[in-house]
Amino acid sequence: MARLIFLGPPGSGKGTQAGTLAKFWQVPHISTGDILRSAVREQTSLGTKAQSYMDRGELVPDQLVLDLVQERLNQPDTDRGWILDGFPRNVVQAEALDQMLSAINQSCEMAINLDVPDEVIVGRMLARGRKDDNEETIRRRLEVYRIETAPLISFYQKRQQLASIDGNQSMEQVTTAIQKAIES
Ligand code: B4P
Repeated sequence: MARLIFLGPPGSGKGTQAGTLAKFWQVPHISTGDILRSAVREQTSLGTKAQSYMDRGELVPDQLVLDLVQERLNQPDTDRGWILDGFPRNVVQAEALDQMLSAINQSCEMAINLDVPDEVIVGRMLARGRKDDNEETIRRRLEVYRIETAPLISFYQKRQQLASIDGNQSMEQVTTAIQKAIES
């Protein structure tokens, strides 16, 4: 059963790999970024609150994200496993995730960290051209990543749950490397 977390800087390919592997294992792909973007598009109350943070490349406040993840993990389709993409993004979210999972008698098996150099990331995201993919916002997202999210690498390493993968290869090569890390 797959219960995985995807870490890694913005644009490292978390969404790409989480989507491919979720299809392969037939488990839900839970992307907090996708859920937030769809809330912004639909102008829900969550979307209205989240939009300005996302446009500036800041993290959306923890409580908003924790509520949406908790609601999603409590749906019945998560019984067979899940892939969390873009969550947790800081230590507060990681500790809250532990509590949510223990309340439903689940645990995370592995955290996958995708390693990609900054300049490759900037090039990928400028090519993608999403609303928050302009150079200034990308630089801010990278800064926020270093301060808030990168500490999760040692958080999961200490628990021996971390696999670091070279994300600067073709999408297929990255998928194969992740599958190998999980099997070993
Ligand atoms: P996310 O939606 O999580 O987006 P991301 O980090 O930019 O992208 P990802 O790593 O998934 O890259 P992708 O596969 O798309 O976050 C957006 C915003 O939402 C955040 O800034 C924040 O404001 C908010 N947010 C989300 N979660 C939050 C949380 N938990 N707490 C607070 N705020 C939160 O790949 C990028 C591009 O590279 C694509 O075009 C792809 O085609 C290409 N690519 C991928 N793999 C490649 C490869 N191997 N080679 C070449 N190109 C590749």
